[in-house]
Amino acid sequence: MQNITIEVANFLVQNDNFLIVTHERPDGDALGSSFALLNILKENGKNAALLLPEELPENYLDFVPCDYRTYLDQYERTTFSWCLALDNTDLERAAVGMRSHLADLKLPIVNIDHHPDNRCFGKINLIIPEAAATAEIVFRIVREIPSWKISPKSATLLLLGIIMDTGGFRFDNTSAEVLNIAAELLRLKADHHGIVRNMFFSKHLPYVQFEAELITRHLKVNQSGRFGWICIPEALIERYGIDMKNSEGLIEGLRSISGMDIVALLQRREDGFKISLRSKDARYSVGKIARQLNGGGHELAAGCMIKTDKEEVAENILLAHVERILNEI
Ligand SMILES: [Mn+2]
Repeated sequence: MQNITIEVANFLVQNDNFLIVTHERPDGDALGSSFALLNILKENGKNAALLLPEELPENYLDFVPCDYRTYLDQYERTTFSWCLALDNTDLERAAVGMRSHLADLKLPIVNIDHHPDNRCFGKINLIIPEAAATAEIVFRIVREIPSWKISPKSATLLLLGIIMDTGGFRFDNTSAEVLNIAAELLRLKADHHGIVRNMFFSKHLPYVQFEAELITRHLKVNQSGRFGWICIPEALIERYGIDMKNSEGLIEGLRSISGMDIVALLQRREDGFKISLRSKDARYSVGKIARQLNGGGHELAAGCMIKTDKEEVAENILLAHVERILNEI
């Protein structure tokens, strides 16, 4: 694995004109690792650009250079020689700007990710499942290039990815290695305080009221309290004026409830229900449930789609899978 990291480091030194992409509904690690790599490449003399699937969630605006596009057409395609895909499990989840597909780029792909179920769709694949975050892998690559600098801004973006994917160092992917890297990023002047303030201490009151109402009125419980889920009503989203792209971490409120081994959020989409899943115990793998339902992710944090327009049908399918996992041992 180490050798591929060095190979990718050499590759970045020897090549140029990179287009960075990540997954749909980008989270803290997707954004942190993508903007960090964009910044690092530019600050070390490379030509690079970032294509995002959508506008940024609000609490990220303080951190990221608003230097990105959401439409492929906004870039001159011929200026790019390589696509760097970050934190992205498969070609289908890659969100290459609105209205575009990764295959449309017709560029060779360097696939850099930490999801264990990564489909290795790149010409070069650097997949490190032990890494807590893709931001950690980006750091591991760049530290192999002694002449490259990591500015405080880039260090902040890398730390942002690591903090968000480890849940502030609470999740079981918090390794000695990632703590060492976080310490290294602080030495490089990463703005830890700014990250914590913006990511954890900045919820608007209507959002907190929305969360409270969800838990009070819409939480459903099964399996003697071991499985809890919420199907988020559209009307509630509208009433509180919530932009769901600002709702990262919503599910953590459920996971924090004592005795709940598996929790889920269901949200209606055009073609079915989007399911987010969390477990707090490695014995109950929500990654396994997600994969059985054609989704994916990590063992304790995963997601999938259930294609039906009936809430009850989606709930029953999910419940059957959860029941099996909870009673397997
Ligand atoms: Mn990640």
